[in-house]
Amino acid sequence: MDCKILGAPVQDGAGRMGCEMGPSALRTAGLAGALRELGHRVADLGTILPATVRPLAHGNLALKALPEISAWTAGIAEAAYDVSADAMPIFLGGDHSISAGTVSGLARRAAEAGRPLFVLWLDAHPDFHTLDTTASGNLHGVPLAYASGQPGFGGYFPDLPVAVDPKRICAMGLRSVDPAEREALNQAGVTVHDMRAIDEHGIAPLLRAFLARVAAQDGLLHVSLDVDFLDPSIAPAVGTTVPGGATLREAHLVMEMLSDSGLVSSLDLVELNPFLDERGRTATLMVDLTASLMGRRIMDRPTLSHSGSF
Ligand code: 6HN
Ligand code: MN
Ligand code: MN
Ligand code: MN
Repeated sequence: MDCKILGAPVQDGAGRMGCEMGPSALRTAGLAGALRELGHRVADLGTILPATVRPLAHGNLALKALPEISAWTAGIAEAAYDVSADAMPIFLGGDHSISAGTVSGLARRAAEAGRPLFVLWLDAHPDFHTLDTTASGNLHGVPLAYASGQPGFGGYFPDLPVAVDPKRICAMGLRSVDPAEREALNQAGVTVHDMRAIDEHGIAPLLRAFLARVAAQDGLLHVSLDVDFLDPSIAPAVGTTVPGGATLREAHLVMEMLSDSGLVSSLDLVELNPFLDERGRTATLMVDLTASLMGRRIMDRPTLSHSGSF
């Protein structure tokens, strides 16, 4: 694969500082080298720049850093559109507000290519607030709503050239959903596999069903991995820890199945706050998960399918 790494050192969308250091920590943890070891060509394109910041006033007085995040979204969307023409982009956040830009830029690219874009959102949270419903005002809580064309962003965030169809979004690992988000997710028809569903069914059959849909429609697949998808006991370096997250093996299994599918066309690694890390362990885990997604295997073969004999 041709991989292109882009840093998006955004922290204004989160409630606390530190995500600005995320791209540096992921680079320091050896992301490019791990991918090269797997045989991929890797180019690190450096750091995305925001568009010019312009003043914006909104009736929701809780909103924080709206002009800044709007400018970042424009810059990141343009970069995502450009880079996805001929490579697999890996976007290094930065808080999750960067995905307003990555997903909208990738949706524009997919539409031009005549392919449906699917999104796998791995997160404790759905990030499905609009500018009107967010109570915290932290704009890392809105990117999926924006990119899927939910109302109220017009005139504040960049005009959306192409929205992702909410019915092509699968959110996995959720365990902290605000009431307005729950309502909007149901209305929009987003597929939600919350932690309870994962506990009850196991993560593999849920993911397998989604991947089958992507494959059947010859879709492109964007994966957005929020550090807080993972249980805080294995991934402490995030400002929004929620207990009861994915285990180490559940997370690797997701990545290994994604790798076997051959469907993933782009990736976000977001919400890493190195200021909260313990000797780089969370950054290292994010790199190891990316390696699993990009082909690292325990043995030199894919796992037998469930219908095969053991
Ligand atoms: N993230 N729903 C909460 C809020 O403040 O709107 C949490 C958002 C978390 C954002 O996980 O990227
Ligand atoms: Mn351009
Ligand atoms: Mn998130
Ligand atoms: Mn989250």
